[in-house]
Amino acid sequence: MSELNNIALEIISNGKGILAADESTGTMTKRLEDVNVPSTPENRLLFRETLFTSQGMSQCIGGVILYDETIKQNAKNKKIPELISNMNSHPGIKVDTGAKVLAGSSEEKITEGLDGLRERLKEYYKLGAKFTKWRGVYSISKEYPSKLSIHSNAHALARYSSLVQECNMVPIVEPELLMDGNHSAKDCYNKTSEVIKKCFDELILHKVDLKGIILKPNMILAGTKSQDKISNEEVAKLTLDCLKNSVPNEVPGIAFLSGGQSEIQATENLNLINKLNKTNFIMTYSYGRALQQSALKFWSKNIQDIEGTQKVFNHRAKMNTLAAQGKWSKEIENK
Ligand code: 5MM
Repeated sequence: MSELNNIALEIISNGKGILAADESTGTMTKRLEDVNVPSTPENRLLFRETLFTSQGMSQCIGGVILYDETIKQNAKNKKIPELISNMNSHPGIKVDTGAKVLAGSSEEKITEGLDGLRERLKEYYKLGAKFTKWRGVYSISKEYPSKLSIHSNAHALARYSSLVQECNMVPIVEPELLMDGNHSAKDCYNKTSEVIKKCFDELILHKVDLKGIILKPNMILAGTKSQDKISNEEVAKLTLDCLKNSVPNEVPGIAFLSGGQSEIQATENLNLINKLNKTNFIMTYSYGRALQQSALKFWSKNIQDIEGTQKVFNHRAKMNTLAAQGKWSKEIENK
């Protein structure tokens, strides 16, 4: 088994999932200001450190995606990557530099960060990173995502993945089709299939070892403004069908993003996906908001209450780890 395949499996096996704590300073500032906490480097670290040293972390989280600021910080006299490794988890790093306006398509985005990437990757590897993340963002409408956006983001994701594997780390490939809009679930299914297939065409062209990646896609959902209301079972069935038909068999696993679903919705949908999963892919979570929301709200009321905050986070992590094994239920959630 290749080293990269091994790392990928360690991150996502046995119900373990990924904590996406890679909010850029701008996004983290928004999250903190929403709960009336000043966004200082110390506060950003304190909240994150509280999660990283929790029981939920060592029992449920196989990997943490960090942001550049955090991977270089220290806590409890340790470098953050060392602290994460000591908690039985793998440190990872977001390496894209954000989605910018795509020239030639004024409303769509292209993710940047390829210039100088090889050198940055070497630095992150030395800091202890075992895996990385790059997110392509696509909106859905009648004309979007355009061929241009599908092609250019797939190309960037493949160049990124190939460089990451060259530097001995596992690339998380994240093509996110946004929930915003009035599109139906069927539209989301069709566009997600097209985007994912194109990503794999490019990954193969760039000679990426598919056994050494993790795919981080959206679930198949109707847009937030759509009249098309579908059941959770339907979400799970469409998501599984879409991935079965667009992801090559070599890929070891799929770790979903939550994309703005509520915490419970994201857990419930993941649970149903695993109950119905007949593929060989591991299906787990790589959640940001859906793992952190309640913990952040609790913490904001008393940022010194580490134990209380960890209790809230532990519960969410445990519920998602049960869902990643198809063992979650409403009764267990509310116990
Ligand atoms: C944690 O948020 C990440 C994005 O941060 P920036 O927008 O500041 O770069 C994001 O990529 C995240 O990893 C995924 O979208 C999953 O997060 P959600 O909240 O959708 O589960």
